[in-house]
Amino acid sequence: MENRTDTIAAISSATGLSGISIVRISGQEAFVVMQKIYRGVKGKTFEEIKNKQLGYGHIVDVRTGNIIDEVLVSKHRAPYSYTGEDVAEINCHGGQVATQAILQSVLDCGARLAEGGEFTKRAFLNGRIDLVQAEAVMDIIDAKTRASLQAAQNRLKGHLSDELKEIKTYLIDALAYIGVGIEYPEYDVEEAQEEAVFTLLAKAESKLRTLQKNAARGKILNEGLKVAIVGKPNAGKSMLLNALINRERAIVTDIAGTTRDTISEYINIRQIPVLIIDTAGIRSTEDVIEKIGVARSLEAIEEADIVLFVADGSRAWEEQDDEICARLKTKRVIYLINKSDIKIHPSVEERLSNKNLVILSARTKEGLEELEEKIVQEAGFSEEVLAAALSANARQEELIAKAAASLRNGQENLSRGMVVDLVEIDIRDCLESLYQITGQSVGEDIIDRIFANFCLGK
Ligand SMILES: Nc1nc2c(ncn2[C@@H]2O[C@H](COP(=O)(O)OP(=O)(O)OP(=O)(O)O)[C@@H](O)[C@H]2O)c(=O)[nH]1
Ligand SMILES: [Mg+2]
Repeated sequence: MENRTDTIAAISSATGLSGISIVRISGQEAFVVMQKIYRGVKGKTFEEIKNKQLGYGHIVDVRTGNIIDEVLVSKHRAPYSYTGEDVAEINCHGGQVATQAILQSVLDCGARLAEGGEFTKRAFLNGRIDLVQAEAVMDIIDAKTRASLQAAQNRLKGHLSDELKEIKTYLIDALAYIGVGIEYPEYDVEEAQEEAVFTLLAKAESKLRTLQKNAARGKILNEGLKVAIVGKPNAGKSMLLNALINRERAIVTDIAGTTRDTISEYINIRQIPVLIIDTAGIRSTEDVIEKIGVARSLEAIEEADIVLFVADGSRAWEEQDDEICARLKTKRVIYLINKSDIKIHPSVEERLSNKNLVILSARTKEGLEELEEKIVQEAGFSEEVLAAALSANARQEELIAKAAASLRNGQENLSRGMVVDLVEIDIRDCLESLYQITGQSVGEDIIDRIFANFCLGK
């Protein structure tokens, strides 16, 4: 791990021209650096600025003594700062030259250039926030819709961490009961003890189950709902993609086999980020490129949360359609009959009438709103669900599922009349997964991987 006592600095604002840029410094020497490069108006030094207050003045180049820019600086004394260390921020004009020159002057005074996410990593390592909250910071920056933002804010406020804490308390209490039995076997506590453990595990399980449901939805808010458009060639898949994203993104022609590769675009449907994936029409083919395209379509089906099966309403139902439908057995599917602006072939309607069906026209956009509504419904989102979504990322969701599996094991072992102290192993496994979520027990490699995804200056 890098030396945590050194002083780090970075440009925290985006690159490019802007009204204002921010250079952030954190660490033991942050104020010493500022003392060297800041010249307040009326001769005020950085030392004289009070905690949590702003100073107005200039930053100078330490090597030449020349003024670089007119600035506002702020001072946040440890431990009540973002990182938990002494933090100073310099607001300068937003040109890249001035900002870079200020950063250089800071580095010349002994600060080190921060790695991506290092400020937030320090906040975590200094115990200001847990890992769930640190990841929420990144999700706020990455939020794709207002609902994603709200869910990430909930996590930053600690809602998910609080829920996890409650579950951990039940588990630790259960371990305590088990401990009594092991340490004092001469007392006849077994029955009451078993019952207490049973009740506590049931409480933890119920909470964890709710969390698991929320986490799945939350992951969608973070990463987007994956919706794959599939069907035989010429059904109008690409035209449907274009209609949904409101842009001529994919090539549309009347030549079967136009789309060769998968094409994906994010759209916002009722505040849910949806990744729409157009795929190559599925058919058996000898064309080398098309073959690869079809293989990718099949992969897209595997990965999709929801599949839109597009039937060509202008033509009779074919064996090909049956073959594609057979591949969708395990998936959540919305069936579409496209080209409703022209006469729909009765065989198609007959084949799909008992399905979860939307009849639409990608050309005129008739039926598109109904489709959007259906996608939101299929994903399990309602206004209430959106408001409550605690959200979780893939890492957290995986650990929640792992914790739930260990807990179910424990419950099963207990109800099978297993020796109660064997259940202890399952409870400890469950706790371990929960500790990994919040970062109480997590390897350095995982921490490094998480923060490596952060942007510079955060
Ligand atoms: N009338 C009508 N024609 C449509 C509609 N949607 C698509 N088409 C036509 O159907 C043909 C095929 O459309 P595409 O969107 O390229 O079909 P695709 O499913 O992407 O085909 P591949 O990429 O070959 O798999 C084009 O000539 C479109 O103009 C529709 O809603 N109504
Ligand atoms: Mg296409």
